[in-house]
Amino acid sequence: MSIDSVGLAQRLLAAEAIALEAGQLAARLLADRAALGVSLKGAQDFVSTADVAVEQLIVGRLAAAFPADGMLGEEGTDIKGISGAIWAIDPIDGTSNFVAGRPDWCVSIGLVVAGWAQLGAIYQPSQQALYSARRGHGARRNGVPLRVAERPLAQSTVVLEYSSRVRPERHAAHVLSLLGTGAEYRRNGSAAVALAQVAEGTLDGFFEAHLNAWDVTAGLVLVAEAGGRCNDFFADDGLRKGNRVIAAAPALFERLAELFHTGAI
Ligand code: LIP
Repeated sequence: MSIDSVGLAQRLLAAEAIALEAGQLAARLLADRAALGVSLKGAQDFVSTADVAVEQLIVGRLAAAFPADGMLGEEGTDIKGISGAIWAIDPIDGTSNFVAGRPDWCVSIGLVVAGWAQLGAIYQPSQQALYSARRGHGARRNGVPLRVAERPLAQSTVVLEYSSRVRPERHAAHVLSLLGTGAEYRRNGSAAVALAQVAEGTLDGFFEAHLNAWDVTAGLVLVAEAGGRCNDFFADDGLRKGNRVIAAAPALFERLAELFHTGAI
């Protein structure tokens, strides 16, 4: 099966509505933070009862609307599907921020078709910001078109995300390499929020040595549709194995690709 333009348009509208509803559920659950069940999947890798409940809501809504689609979710959803479309779902990206009460977290829902990120929606409740994009149709925040910034590297701020999936010395080396160019770096604990900020031009670039498809599928479409460039995350089975992520405005992307192009993670 293939998904035609009407089918993609319908899926974008659904992703926006479901991301909004899921973000509102997460925010309600966060309001009673003491009642949240929180556990660790690994070093600094938190999961809460809200992550699970939000993923169940998203999966239920998508299955009802698009029963032939596949789904891959951070909290265990793995549905093959027969349509050729696969949803990459992060119910709460930035869970360590969420469980601590910090604002940098969001719901991220992306769609992959034929090995490409086709569309996605990211909702960040603390900013009441609904980001969405579809390949060939632009990127928006609350309906307003987005454009990446065009600052030179020495005046830029680049997010360098990190997780225990990567050796700390590799991350430290990346920080040193970037600082050597005159650029500044940030780390906010949510790849999806950071990629949305690259798309809107409030950040200049993004790098992480390993991320999963659910973290980044929506953000990759946002950056590409806002005039930025991203590496081919889905090469080498990135959908199931994850991959590194470089995303930035075109000129900056080339410089970051030179800085971060090689090496085991
Ligand atoms: C997070 C990513 C972040 C990464 C964290 C974590 P989660 O996703 O968005 O970029 O550095 O280790 O993987 O687990 O909060 O959904």
